[in-house]
Amino acid sequence: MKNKHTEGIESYDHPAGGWDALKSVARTLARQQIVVQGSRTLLKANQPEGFDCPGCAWPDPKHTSSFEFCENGAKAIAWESTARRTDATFFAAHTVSELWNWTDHDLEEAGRLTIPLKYNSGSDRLEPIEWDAAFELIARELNKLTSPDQAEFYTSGRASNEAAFLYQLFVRAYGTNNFPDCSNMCHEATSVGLPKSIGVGKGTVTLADFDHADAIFSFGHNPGTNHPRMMTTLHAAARRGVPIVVFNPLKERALERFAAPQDPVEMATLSSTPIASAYHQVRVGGDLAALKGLMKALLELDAANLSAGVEGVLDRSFIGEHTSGFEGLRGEIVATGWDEIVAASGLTKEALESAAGIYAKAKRVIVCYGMGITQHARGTNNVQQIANLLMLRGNIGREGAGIAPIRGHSNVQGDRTVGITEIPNMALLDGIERAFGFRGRADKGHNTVEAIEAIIAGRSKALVCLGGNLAVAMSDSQATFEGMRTLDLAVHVATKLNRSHLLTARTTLLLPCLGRTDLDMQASGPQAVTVEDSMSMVHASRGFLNPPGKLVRSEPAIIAGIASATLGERYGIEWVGMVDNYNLIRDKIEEVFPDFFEFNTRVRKPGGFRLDVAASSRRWNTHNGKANFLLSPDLTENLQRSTEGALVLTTIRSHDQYNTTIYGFDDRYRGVFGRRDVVFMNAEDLAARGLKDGDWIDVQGLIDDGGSQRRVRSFKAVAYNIPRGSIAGYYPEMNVVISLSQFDPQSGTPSYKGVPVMVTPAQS
Ligand SMILES: Nc1nc2c(c(=O)[nH]1)N[C@H]1C(S)=C(S)[C@@H](COP(=O)(O)OP(=O)(O)OC[C@H]3O[C@@H](n4cnc5c(=O)[nH]c(N)nc54)[C@H](O)[C@@H]3O)O[C@H]1N2
Ligand SMILES: Nc1nc2c(c(=O)[nH]1)N[C@H]1C(S)=C(S)[C@@H](COP(=O)(O)OP(=O)(O)OC[C@H]3O[C@@H](n4cnc5c(=O)[nH]c(N)nc54)[C@H](O)[C@@H]3O)O[C@H]1N2
Ligand SMILES: [Mo]
Repeated sequence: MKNKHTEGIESYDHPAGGWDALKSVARTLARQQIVVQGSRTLLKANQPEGFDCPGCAWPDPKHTSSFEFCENGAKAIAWESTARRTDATFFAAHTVSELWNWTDHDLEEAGRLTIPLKYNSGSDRLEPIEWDAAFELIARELNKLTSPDQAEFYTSGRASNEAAFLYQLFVRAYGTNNFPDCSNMCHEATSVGLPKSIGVGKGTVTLADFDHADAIFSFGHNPGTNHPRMMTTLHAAARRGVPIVVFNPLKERALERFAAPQDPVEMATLSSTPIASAYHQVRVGGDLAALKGLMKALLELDAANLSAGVEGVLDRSFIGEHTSGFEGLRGEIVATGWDEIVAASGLTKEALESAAGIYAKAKRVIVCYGMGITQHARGTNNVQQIANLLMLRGNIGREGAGIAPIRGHSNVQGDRTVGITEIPNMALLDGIERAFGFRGRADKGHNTVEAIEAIIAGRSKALVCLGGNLAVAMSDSQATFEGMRTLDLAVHVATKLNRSHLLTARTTLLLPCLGRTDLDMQASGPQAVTVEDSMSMVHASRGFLNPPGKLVRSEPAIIAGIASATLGERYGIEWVGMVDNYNLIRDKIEEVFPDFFEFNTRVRKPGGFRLDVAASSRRWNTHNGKANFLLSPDLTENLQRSTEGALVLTTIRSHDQYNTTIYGFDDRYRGVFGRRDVVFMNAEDLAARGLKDGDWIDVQGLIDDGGSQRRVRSFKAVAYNIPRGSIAGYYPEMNVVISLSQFDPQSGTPSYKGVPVMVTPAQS
């Protein structure tokens, strides 16, 4: 049904998945001009002899199953294996100033990068440069800096283990720990929060655990769009009658009902399966309160049972044997009143009691969560309260139970494992010393926010990016863009053109690299790389398509080129030899990280192997050898409440984008077609401002840090089913209104999902 106020806004009544997902893939393949090659490519995704899908980090059933249809995986693959190319003629035809005015969608849709480029400010164009000349130029600029700490080395989570390992080795040998990476904007609250709770910064479950769970709780993630293969798992669980309890301010269609494209009956009969058994529309930023409410209800249930002479609902033997801090947590929860919990979460006491009842009844519970939990000023606290909830009933470290942070980029977890971190631990530095004979620095380097701040302040003068689109992913686009334009050196290793590449420095290089789907041929023959998924499974990935151009190089080869030019013979590292044969890189990974023992052998087995996660078997690598109940005094982020009329903005992904990559302008499940300039609001919040559905509005960020006026103008207000006080808009369009000072102080994660704003009628 069309919305009478706004072009392109309709109500979408179908379940998620189903025929519309298949149709959408067919359209994407046609648009990328890869109908034949593309469909062949799709069949190789996540197969033992194929490549790892660059779409997300959800695991595959042993990475060996028959082809699993995934709409957004297909889009990611099609986008990379497109027949479109950018070449010297393209860059001669368009100045950088002209390209700047293209949309993010059009920049990437121009096609794969095929030649190394250097910016010429005289012609305002990116012009071809020889590889060796590019490496020499980078080396000269890096070696000119007065300190290695004046350079920032960014990693986006698509880099393979081999590329990431070489990159961190190069940067540590060069002499800095400035490793901003996409993890800093994503699951850093997990990486920082969970080690203190359970001794490991990763999830504890495997895919098989989902087959044994008696209940699944889902907080703040949208799998129908961002991890579509997870829907196979949730669909199967729902069909088994497992309760799935969702906490999300928006009613995401796939979490309501889903038609599995692999289910012949559902496809033939146009039927679907309800997914969530209960759907709690928590306020944006209300999860801390909701989690405390769940724990409060659980403690009350426990007390009631005990006084009625029946067994309590807490796992007392687990708490006694394995944990520390229970009495502290109990004290904090008891002291938190229901009024406070209800006000901050936006959920009723009855709703929370009912969810706690389901939790208490289930013997084995998995809690899954995503960006709705981590991208908050209290993100680390959020994660730790999820761990608390699980620990109260011993739901960690046994079959069918555990914590499942749903990761973002397909190898974001692996990149961290092999050393991309601004906070190196002793084991890492010892390992590097063992394998390469030098000791990297131990002091903390920059995360993404700190890197951008240093660039803006002029303290950092060089930025090297292994993939990604850092400037567009970051908060406060205006300040970030201006800062990046003041750099001395900007180097981007990328598959496709994006806005970050157009923020030119005094010296700017854009270097084209292979993607997952491309054949990677080196001196010793075709190479495979490895990746680690959300559940710590490491497996091989082999591309097979003809590379987009003869000059395109692999990421390891490009890193090795930069490293040899910059470091020369320093530490005698065999850059060229390692690139000739990636087995040698894996041997070194094994030498540095003992968990990768027999790496080259084990990774050749179909499905690969799982890295040890101590907490999965109740070994706690914490300071006290216990799993720790951790406290979190306040319930709210307390930002918005100070200003009359303020709302809290959350920034979300549409169904047609991959982070800053905009595949198209539809967000089918939310009923948005052909546009992204929309803000979802509660009808009462609109009315309270004298506004109505379809009005043009301006949105202004409320944090005054003395910087620019952060505002987006002329967006369409869409009346939507979202709790009062909360509004939602798309990332990255909304990044303009987010201050760089808004982040979780514990993890440094920007609070992209808790932005205090004012909404006013548009001033045209
Ligand atoms: N197709 C596709 N796949 C992707 C990506 C992509 O952009 N496109 N990105 C990849 C990456 S890097 C990542 S990190 C993941 C991201 O995957 P998700 O974690 O699913 O990311 P988002 O879409 O940002 O937001 C998730 C959900 O959080 C909800 N939410 C917003 N604020 C709150 C809140 O305060 N509380 C709660 N409980 N929920 C809230 C939103 O309504 C939305 O449903 O996906 C990965 N996979
Ligand atoms: N407001 C707001 N901001 C956010 C978020 C949010 O939810 N809200 N989410 C945050 C999150 S979770 C993340 S992870 C970041 C994402 O930040 P990034 O990881 O920096 O961004 P992407 O959009 O994934 O990067 C896209 C670019 O990667 C390059 N690329 C693609 N494949 C490859 C490859 O195989 N190799 C190389 N070298 N390059 C490749 C292409 O040039 C493409 O243009 O954004 C963050 N920003
Ligand atoms: Mo992410």
